[in-house]
Amino acid sequence: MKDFRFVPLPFRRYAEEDMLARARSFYEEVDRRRSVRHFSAEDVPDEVLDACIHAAGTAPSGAHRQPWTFAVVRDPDVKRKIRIAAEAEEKETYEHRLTDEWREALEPLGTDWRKPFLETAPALIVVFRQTYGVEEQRRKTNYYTQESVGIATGFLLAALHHAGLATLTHTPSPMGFLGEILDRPENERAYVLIPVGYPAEGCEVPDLVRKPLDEIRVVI
Ligand code: IYR
Repeated sequence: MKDFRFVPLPFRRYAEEDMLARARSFYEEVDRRRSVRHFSAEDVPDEVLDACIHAAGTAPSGAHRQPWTFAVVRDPDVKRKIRIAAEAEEKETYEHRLTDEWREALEPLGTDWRKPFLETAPALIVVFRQTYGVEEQRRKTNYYTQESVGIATGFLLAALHHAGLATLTHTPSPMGFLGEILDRPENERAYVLIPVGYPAEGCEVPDLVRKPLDEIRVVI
């Protein structure tokens, strides 16, 4: 394994007041992000999705293996296939696999097995986790893939929101059908499915309250 070449870090240092302003303005921006379940069919520019995926790919990863693939689905026939397969799994989940406690936890959100947004949203981004890498036809171990892909997905959601698009973090379960429909290689496992677009006219979201800082932070 070859060593990386080390180069000077292009770090930007800000004055404290600027740091605080930047930190607060970032908070205000991400605090406006909401999961959307009702999408307009209006198209979104490919270049914007590409730039956001580019940003997601800057996430840190175990041993810099970058163990992710972002599949952008635009084709209505493929979206339809995904909807049919997801709804079949979700129907089974909602009707038989969820525990009573879980069903109760979802009730306030009003979700059910029907997933029309999988066809309505103009784009679906399916994030795949590479359980191992393949280099020169040899299997290469990846490290901390769950953490790495989770962080990259967070970057992606933030980038799409920042660009002015709405998303849903959708986890049909189990997700094996996505690898099959999208013909992904054996080393890739679907991690999350993100419908992307504009909210439907009159879209409503639950009036959630986020935990205040005092409840999520301890100072030791
Ligand atoms: N995956 C299902 C169920 C679901 C589970 C949780 I936890 C949620 O926060 C929301 C939904 C679905 O997408 O409907």
